[in-house]
Amino acid sequence: EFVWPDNEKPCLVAPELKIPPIDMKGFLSGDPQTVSKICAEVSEACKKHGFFLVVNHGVDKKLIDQAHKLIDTFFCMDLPDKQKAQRKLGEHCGYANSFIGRFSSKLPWKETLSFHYSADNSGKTVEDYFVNVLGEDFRQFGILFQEYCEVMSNLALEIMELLGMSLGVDRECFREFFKNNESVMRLNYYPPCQKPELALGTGPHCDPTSLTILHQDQVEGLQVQVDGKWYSVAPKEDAFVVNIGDTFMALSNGIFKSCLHRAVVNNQIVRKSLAFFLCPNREKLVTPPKDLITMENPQAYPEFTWPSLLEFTQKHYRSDTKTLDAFATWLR
Ligand code: AKG
Repeated sequence: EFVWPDNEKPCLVAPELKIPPIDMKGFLSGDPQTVSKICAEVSEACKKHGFFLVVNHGVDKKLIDQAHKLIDTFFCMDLPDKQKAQRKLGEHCGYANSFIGRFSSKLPWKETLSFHYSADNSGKTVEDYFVNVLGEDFRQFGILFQEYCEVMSNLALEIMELLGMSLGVDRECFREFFKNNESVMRLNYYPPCQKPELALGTGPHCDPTSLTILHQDQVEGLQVQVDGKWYSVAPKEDAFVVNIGDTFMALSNGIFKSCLHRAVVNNQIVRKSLAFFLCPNREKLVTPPKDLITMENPQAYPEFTWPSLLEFTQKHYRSDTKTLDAFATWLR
């Protein structure tokens, strides 16, 4: 019988994590006082746990609502229809479910559909993916999620300007780095679970990617571990939850943190979330801007490419915050 380690036991009720709501419109207004206040808030949150909210982000509510509706439509289909998109062994994209498939984390209770997005349209579009894998009837799904990913990629580039300024480096530096990003979109669907105290929707993990922009529906479930304790991130319809991933932690020379998080389930109601994972173009070398490397803070991680970190993470899943350190040791 599987026994949960004490620090991983699902706890359905957790104190709320106070994270700053960052006003993107205020940041983009360029008003020096507003910008400097926002950058100070982002810097404080990212040095501690790497989580903040973005509000006034300019993303059309209709687009978000439609995306949530399509999640329902897809996951309510019969299993054999969903399995047309079944994730193949060793691949990152496709349909997966914890009831008959395999996830790397412990006792997960969820279904997911993941697909690639490429900002410079060098690979297949999201529309191509849906039509090729699920058929012509899914073209509208593809068109909608292509638009959703484009909007997320643009928002991520704005957030990169914000992170650059919050770290005190050139505003354009990270935007430029990610402009031809090759990212991943994941639709998460957590059915009600009869014994939620024995399962987790998503097991504890740090995102190996660079930046995650998450929209959760109105059902609580996302939790973040700070100083060894789990806190919940309350859903807010008009906000995206943003968090730093391992790759950005390396790009910031360890100054901004990638933090352990998970999703708990409940026995009443379906929970859904839309996660956009910003990833560098596979050719880019992940290395911090020179200004962040100093005598007091020498380069924390050897340079690497995103595919090599992804491969390492998949071979060495860890339910703690040490994957990046282990990867750095392996590289050296
Ligand atoms: C993931 O998909 O990696 C997550 O962490 C999902 C979190 C959530 O559903 O709130």
